[in-house]
Amino acid sequence: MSRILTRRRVLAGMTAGAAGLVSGCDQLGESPAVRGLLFKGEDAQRWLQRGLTARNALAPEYRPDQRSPIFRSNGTARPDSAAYAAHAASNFADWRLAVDGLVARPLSLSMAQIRSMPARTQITRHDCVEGWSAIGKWSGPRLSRLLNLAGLRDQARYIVFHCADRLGGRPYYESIDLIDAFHPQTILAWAMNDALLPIPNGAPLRLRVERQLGYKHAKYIERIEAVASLDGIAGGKGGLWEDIADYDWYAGI
Ligand SMILES: Nc1nc2c(c(=O)[nH]1)N[C@H]1C(S)=C(S)[C@@H](COP(=O)(O)O)O[C@H]1N2
Ligand SMILES: [Mo]
Repeated sequence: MSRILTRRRVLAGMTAGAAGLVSGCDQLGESPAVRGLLFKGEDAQRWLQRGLTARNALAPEYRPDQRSPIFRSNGTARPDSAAYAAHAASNFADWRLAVDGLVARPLSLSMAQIRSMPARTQITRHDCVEGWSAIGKWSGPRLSRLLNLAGLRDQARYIVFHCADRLGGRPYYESIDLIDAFHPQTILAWAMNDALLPIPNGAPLRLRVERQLGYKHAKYIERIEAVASLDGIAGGKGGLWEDIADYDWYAGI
């Protein structure tokens, strides 16, 4: 790469990354020429733009024939409560998704309402920290659609997902910031591989947040809460694994 880098060329590199052609950003960032260019004080704005563009890049999407024959379940495979058993027995006809916290219009949505919303479908690769990956096809409304329906208040900074299952007696929960919440591939999936989402994979509703590792993809979601800070929630680190096992809150891939 030439040592003279214009803003246009840096941006072009980022577009290549966004298209999924290797991580162009990281490679650019490692080049000494780019480091010099990006980390000089007077280039703060360019540095910021690079960071934001990287966060907004799309995760690679795959062809139908690249799907994994089996998409295994991990963590909870079926929430262990009488309430969940009753919901499963009625095919989640009475399941409600609450959207509340720092919103102008709290929502309580049925699965029928959620399934009738415009959906995004994407075939993506799930990466678990425990060392396995699988490619699956997911469909559901973008999280941004629900957040816009509810109307986030100005103070909202994080979106928290409260789940129906417990691990070691503690409710599973996760959280993401607004960049990931409004990312185009962040969806609430109610379908997997062209069928209703199976119970082992999070029925009736799970998060897909494709730029992050598997544990961020909350399953069995019953409540979405907009908050200004993660401090007051459970152990305060933004997720069950973050609280109990020191997993990173931001698990970008
Ligand atoms: N509610 C809930 N969500 C969860 C988990 C869980 O145990 N409970 N496990 C997480 C982990 S570690 C992974 S890898 C994925 C697994 O998704 P899968 O069961 O569809 O493979 O869900 C994540 N979301
Ligand atoms: Mo995982």
